[in-house]
Amino acid sequence: MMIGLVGAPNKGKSTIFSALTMLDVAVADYPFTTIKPNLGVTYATKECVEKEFGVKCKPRNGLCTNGIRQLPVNIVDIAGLVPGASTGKGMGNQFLNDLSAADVLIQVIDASGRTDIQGNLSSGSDPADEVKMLSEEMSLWLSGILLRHMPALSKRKDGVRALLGVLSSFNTSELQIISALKAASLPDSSISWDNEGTAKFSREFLRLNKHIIVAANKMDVCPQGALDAIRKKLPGCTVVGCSGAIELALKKAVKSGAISYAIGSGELEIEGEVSPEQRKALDYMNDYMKRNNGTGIQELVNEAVFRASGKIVAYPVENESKYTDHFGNVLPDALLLNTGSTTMDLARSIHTDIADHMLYAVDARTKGRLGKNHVLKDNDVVKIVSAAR
Ligand SMILES: Nc1nc2c(ncn2[C@@H]2O[C@H](COP(=O)(O)OP(=O)(O)O)[C@@H](O)[C@H]2O)c(=O)[nH]1
Ligand SMILES: [Mg+2]
Repeated sequence: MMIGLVGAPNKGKSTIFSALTMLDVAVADYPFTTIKPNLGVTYATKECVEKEFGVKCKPRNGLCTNGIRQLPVNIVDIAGLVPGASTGKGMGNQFLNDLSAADVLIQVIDASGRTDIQGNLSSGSDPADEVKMLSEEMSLWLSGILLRHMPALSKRKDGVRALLGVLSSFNTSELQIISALKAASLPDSSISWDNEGTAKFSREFLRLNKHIIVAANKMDVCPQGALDAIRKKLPGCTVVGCSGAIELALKKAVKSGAISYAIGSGELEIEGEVSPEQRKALDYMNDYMKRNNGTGIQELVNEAVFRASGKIVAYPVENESKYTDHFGNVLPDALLLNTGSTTMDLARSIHTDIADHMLYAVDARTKGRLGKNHVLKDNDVVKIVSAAR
């Protein structure tokens, strides 16, 4: 899955991106790094099942520290959101390409109001306007795509299928398209919409397809009550207060060996030699985290993955009694799957061969047999039995 960091310039996207993708010294054998300048890998965190099973896991990707498992997710820093982006202003096409590749968006806003909607320094700008701007630009962009296809779409009798074709890059489904049509009070047989109908569909479709978590960033320089005020103006939005700057400073301090700071823990411990100035800065950051329950940055990722995208975790194993793979690694993989995924979907995410020759699955908890269409629950530990060699 791909998380997209989006927002107007100077809101803190690149700062958050760096903090989330920085090489963690303890993570040696996984590219916890930037792949392309704006594309990298970060981790969602979740309690591991190792404790319940009374074992110690050995993850192939990421770590499991104090029973908290790290699950790799792709992340892209999407630059170029400005008013008019949908018509190609700013970064134009790159912006739109990155946007369609993202399964879920984290919109970074400047909660302090010290930068305006264009990203220029200002005072007292309303950060809630940035959220409205993004949804407007996205609707305009999608409306533009649909209107260009309208002559062809209006000739088709199978409206939903036709839309599915046009919207293929959105990783959508007939069910989702039908829900959007319903919400926009549009018929699902023939598609022949005017500008208003197209705009309505676009808004409803994006509401279902591109979930947005709002990162109210720069909380470290916000006046009291700023977060509550933003939340009040954005009913129905998930707004997480955060400080990318503090998270990045902490990750750098970890890298230099000055502190230990477990991912998302909200607590740091001074380990190395630090100067009096460094100690002062670290004390400040520690105090900030105590007051705010951490920096909010890990929470953003977890909200995007588990809440907005509704992912569940499944642990495939080869030995359902020891919970190991072929090499004896305990609970080697923890995979993120969509809610409603079946044992067959799990098999497919391991290997197409394994899926093609799948016979059945075994639940490691009950040792009971599961069919190919059995719907998985969160934290299921499953052996896939396949005739594939
Ligand atoms: N005080 C404060 N400044 C921040 C924070 N995050 C980013 N900044 C600053 O905001 C400016 C823009 O940050 P940048 O990450 O380049 O923003 P982008 O244009 O959205 O990618 C830089 O000067 C950052 O140091 C934060 O959490 N708190
Ligand atoms: Mg940037």
